[in-house]
This record gives sequence, structure tokens and C-alpha cells, in this order.
Amino acid sequence: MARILITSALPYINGIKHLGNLVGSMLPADAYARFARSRGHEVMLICATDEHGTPAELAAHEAGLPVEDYCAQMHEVQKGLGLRFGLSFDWFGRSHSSQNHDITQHLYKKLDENGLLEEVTTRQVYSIDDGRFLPDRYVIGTCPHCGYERARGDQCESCTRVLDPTDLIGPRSAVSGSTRIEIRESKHLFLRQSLMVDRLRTWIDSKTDWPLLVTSIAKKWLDEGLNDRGITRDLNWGIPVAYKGEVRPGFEGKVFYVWFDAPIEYIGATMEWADATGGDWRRWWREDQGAGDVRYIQFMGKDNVPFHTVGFPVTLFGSGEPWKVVDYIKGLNWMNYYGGKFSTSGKRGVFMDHALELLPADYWRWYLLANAPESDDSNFTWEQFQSAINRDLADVFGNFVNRVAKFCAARFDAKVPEGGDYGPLELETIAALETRLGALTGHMEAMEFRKSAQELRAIWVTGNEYLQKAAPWTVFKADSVAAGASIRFALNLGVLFATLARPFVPETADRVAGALAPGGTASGWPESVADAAAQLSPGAAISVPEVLFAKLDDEQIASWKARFGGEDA
Ligand code: B3M
Ligand code: ZN
Repeated sequence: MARILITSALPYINGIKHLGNLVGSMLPADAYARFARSRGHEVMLICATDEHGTPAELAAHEAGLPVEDYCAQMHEVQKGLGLRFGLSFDWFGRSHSSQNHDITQHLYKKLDENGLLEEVTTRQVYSIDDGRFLPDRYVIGTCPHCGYERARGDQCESCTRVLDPTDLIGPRSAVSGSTRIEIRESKHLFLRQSLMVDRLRTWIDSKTDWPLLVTSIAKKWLDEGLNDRGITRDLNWGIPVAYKGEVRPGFEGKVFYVWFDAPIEYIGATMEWADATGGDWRRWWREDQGAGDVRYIQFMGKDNVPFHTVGFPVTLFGSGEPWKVVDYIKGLNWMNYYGGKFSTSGKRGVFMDHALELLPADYWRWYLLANAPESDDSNFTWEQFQSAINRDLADVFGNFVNRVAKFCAARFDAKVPEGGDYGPLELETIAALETRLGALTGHMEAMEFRKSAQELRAIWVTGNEYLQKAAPWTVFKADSVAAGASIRFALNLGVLFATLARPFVPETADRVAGALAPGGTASGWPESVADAAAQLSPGAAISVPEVLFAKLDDEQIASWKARFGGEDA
């Protein structure tokens, strides 16, 4: 049995997350955690809301709420939606928790003691009418290179050139539109990443099993020369630059940069879990206190890779304390919506709350994982979604379970048939499924969700092919015992299929297992198909589950496409 710590990138607090956010980190992390638990490993699955930074402040302002209230409310909303999507976090924390305050300020103190922080006076844009400093992204103006009129102070979205706010022509505040802005000096703390280049390169070079997407991004940042990076901001909302209640002199009214405290919340959330459950967070995070044998896996979108392969490891290495550092990073590309970005402001795409209004979570989970943006960006289209639901879930998995359960209820009094033995056809089917089980297990261990979904579908198809060949409904007239043996075999396959499907469609898997094996079965990942094919006791009662997946018709798809936008939207 292994001990596996899994963290998913933290969703920003503002707004309901869309399906792209879900499949970009939280959902694959959950699927892998479920698989690992079914293999008997001890798993700690952690996520949280990322509550600091300008987006939180502006969203709260728009909502007309104090930012603390806004974050508390939105945390509950996101936590509730995650539960309804079957995201089985051991803890879904808050980066504004007192635990994260404590651990962030502890690590700040250690970095300072180890000479890895430097006070630097920087030039910041101050908005007189907003009464606040503006992060570069919140200054807009005309790009000096291409004339684009809504260029941001950090980058021009049109010609993608990296900018400094002082480059902009006619700069103004993105918050109020005011042009009464000026450059003011402000003192900030810089993390001296440049001192850790060798340590980082050695560490990243040792990660020979990481996906190319992740190592290429990490090495690009190292090759470009690791600059020291500001880790404080002139904001009111965030974690104060303080230690044990004492603000660092000259840093009154400043807080840590959101990307400094957000990854630390992985530890903070585990502390929250420990405080709530009496568990021991050190067994997961301190190499000197039981975490030495932990395998730590992170899930995130590709744009988060730099912070997880540079900033966060520098913080942990730089503390001089034996913190658990990531062993494997599953970086994902983007899932787009008809080739374009999901957009909260542009009202394009499907968001978690609306998705659940339309269909149960398992419909979405299946499509997202079967089309996970692993090797490249992937696309959500209503047409593909309809095909996946109808072809994979309804026609194959759902149909198999319903046909077998209904026939058992009609002809065998809804009991697992007794008598009869498995013959050549069953043994041939078992052999074919053994091979596929090995392939599926390999793909899941490699966190390859598209390949896993393909293999899982092929396993369901094998079950239907067996039914076609065995044809118990035809055999029954002449030989009800042989038909019974065939149905017993198929019922066992139904439970096996549910066990293998649980990381993808957990609610449906539980319904199938509850109907075919109401007395409970070993829900662990099967060692062999042969064992799984004989786990139901002859004579045990079964029930017929409601239709597992309703097919989606063209009218539904057309109306949803109109509502959420399609390629012509
Ligand atoms: N809140 C998510 C994003 O960039 C960001 C991840 C933090 S993980 C520590 O969309
Ligand atoms: Zn430009």
C-alpha cells in the first residue's frame, strides 16, 4: 500500500467555474484519487479556493460585498458544486484560512532568516481616484507597438508583447477608467530565486518521468534566467507581511502576492483538515515527520506550471526545512468551447451550476475525462457531447446493465441464477477482458484519462459482444440452466464494469453496484477478471436500476447550443 498526496490547482474564488476549469485540474485529480483509493492506497486529496489578489477584490466590489463576505459566500458555492460533481476532496480549504496565514508567514520568516528575501523599491502605478495601487494588469491603454487600444499594463493581448504600464499610451485605470494615475515608489519584498537556479535545475533535471509539457515550461523559465520575483503587493486584501502578529517595518498595508500564498495553501488546507478531523498533517508534508514515503502528485493547467516548478519549490527549498516537494506534475492543456475560450464575461460555454441544471454530473464527468486536454488542447462541442453520451454511456454501459438485470428479473425471479458452469465462451471473454484490464490499469496508473476512457469503453463493448454470442434470452427456452449460467456471468461483469467506471462516473457506478450486488462487494480495483466474474453468490437478490443514461436528442442539443453559444455564437 502506498501513501499518495494529490493536490489540484486552486480555483479562483471569483465566479462559478466552467467545464474547462473542471477538466483542467480538479476532475482528473479526483478520478486519479478514486482509482488510487480503489487500489488500496492511502490517499489525501486536497484543493481549496484561491481567495486573494485583485480579481477577488474587484469581484467583491462588483457584488457590492465586503471582500471577506464575498469570499466566504463564494467558497461555499464552489464547495457545494464540487460535491455535486463528485469531487471527493479530503479537504476543500480556503487560502484565507488562519492556517494558511500561519504557514505562509512561517515560510516568509524562514526565507528571510536564510537571506532569500530582499527589500526593493519599485515603481508602481497609483490611481488617485481609486485610492489604490494598480497591478500592471489593471492598467489599460494603447499599445505602443501595434496600436491596440485595450492593451494591459503587463501584456498586449493583440500583439502579445510583454509591456510595462509606463509603455502604454494614454494609460488609465481598468477599475474606474480614471486617467488620474501616477507612478509612485513602493517598497516590496523580492524572493531571490536567482540564488536557487542550480538547486532547481538539478531538481528538475532529475524529473525524467514528467510530461514533456511540464519539463519544457520549467526549463524555459530556467534557461531564460531566473529573476528575483516580487512576493508582496500594495493591497489590503490578503495575508499581511508579518510574523506572529508583528508587521514587517515599512510593510504596513501590504500583503503577500497571491501566487506566493496560494501554493502554500496546499499545506494550509491539510492543516485545516487536521484541525477538523484530528488527523496529522505532518505525515503528509514533513519528510522528517512521516512524509518520507509519500508520493506527491499535482494536477494543474499549463499556465500554472511555472509557479509550481519555480516559485513554490524555491519557497520550500529556501525555507531550509524538510518539506515534501512534488514528485510528479500532471499538467493539462486547455479545453476550449468550439475552438474559443470559455468566457465568464463573454457568457460563452457551460459553467458548473448550469451543467447540473441540465444533466447529472456523471454525463459531464465522462465527456470531460474522455476528452481531457492531455497531449493537446481539446474542444467541447454539443455534437461530440451528444455522441459520447449516447454512444458510450447509454448504448454500451447502460444498455448492458439494463438488458441483463431486466432478463434476470423476468426469468430468474431477480436472483443471481444458480446451476450451470462457465463454458468456453465465458473463458474466452474472461481472457479478452484480462488483457483489457491490464491495459486500463496501466493507463490509469499513468494518469492517461483519454486512453483509460477508450479502454473502459472497449471493456463495456466486450460485455455486449458476449451477450450477442451467448444470447441467453434465446437459449433460455431450450436450456434455462445454461441461460442462467450466462446471466450469472453477465451480472458479475456488470459489477466489474461499475468498479472500473467509478473514477469516471461514481454515482452511476454506485447505482449499478447497489442494484446488482446489494449485499455489497469488494469495490476494490480487481486483481483479475476471473475472480471478479465469480464474486456474486448464486441465489442473491438483485434489482433493476432505473435507466442509467437517457439519450440526448437533437432538440435538446439545439436548444443548449443556442443558450450557451455554439460555433456561430
Ligand atoms: N488560482 C488558478 C488559475 O490560474 C490559480 C491556481 C492556483 S494553484 C496554487 O486559474
Ligand atoms: Zn500590441
